[in-house]
Amino acid sequence: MKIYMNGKLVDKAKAHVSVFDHGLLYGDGVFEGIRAYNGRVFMLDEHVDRLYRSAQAISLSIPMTKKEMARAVIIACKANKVADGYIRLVVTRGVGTLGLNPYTCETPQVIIIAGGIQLYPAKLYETGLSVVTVGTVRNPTEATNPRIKSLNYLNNILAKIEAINAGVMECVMLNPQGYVAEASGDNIFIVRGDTLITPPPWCGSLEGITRAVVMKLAPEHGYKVKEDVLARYDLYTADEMFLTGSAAEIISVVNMDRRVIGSGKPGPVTKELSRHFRAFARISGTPIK
Ligand code: PXG
Repeated sequence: MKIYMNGKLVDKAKAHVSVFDHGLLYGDGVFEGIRAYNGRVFMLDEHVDRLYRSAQAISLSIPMTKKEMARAVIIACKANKVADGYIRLVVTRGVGTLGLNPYTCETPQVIIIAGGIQLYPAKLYETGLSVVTVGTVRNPTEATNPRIKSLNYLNNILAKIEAINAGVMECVMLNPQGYVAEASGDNIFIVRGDTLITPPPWCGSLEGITRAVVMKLAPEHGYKVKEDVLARYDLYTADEMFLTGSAAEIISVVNMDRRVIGSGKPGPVTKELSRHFRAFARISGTPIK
């Protein structure tokens, strides 16, 4: 396996970062998780745009253009013969002193890992997922805004620990006002009649790229889409509920806080949208060749 590091392809065994990198010392950096389907990188420009927005928000200047970054992703995929897989794009603050000050850091490290992905078991897409609400509140937007996809994922990891300790694989995180924010690594949608509803990013979520694709595809197939503030009440009483993310794609939620959601099985709207999503993902990305 070859890792792209700062313009070079290096062997996996030699792909190292310094113990003085602020990405390690403070979680100071940004990242993206991108999928490749059928020899194409899915939503590449959208992921690169979001990476640069995250970097801008933390005052990190990435030492290459967006175009060069997109090309580097393709180079990393080619070098590893990735056709269907997962790409982790990481930009760390770089090597600095042992103080917080990011301006002591020399050069951001640009790392691209193109490889395989750990997916949810296929069976879960047929049976649906169970989730619980966790006590770990999503970071307030005035603190570390969840729209920044930063290397500091402890808020999400604390939530994930609670979910796993409760015997489920994902969770619902609320914002400090008690409204639905997102899952630990996915966005949340509900279906009510012919309408999809998802919380606006200001409620405390990442602007998910899978979420954006669902919001684009749904109206093309006769569904209405709106962003609205959601309480747990809305999830408990939804016809259907599903999560979206680059790793999960679209996955049905059939049980939340030990209450059955909808019919208790993946619903027709979720299933239909999953089909459209998979068809779109196969044909729409940036070709790797
Ligand atoms: N919220 C959070 C907090 C995320 O980390 C999403 C929503 C969904 O965004 P996208 O753009 O992917 O639709 C994410 C993304 C993994 C993994 O390995 C997690 C994500 C993406 C890729 C892989 O768990 N989360």
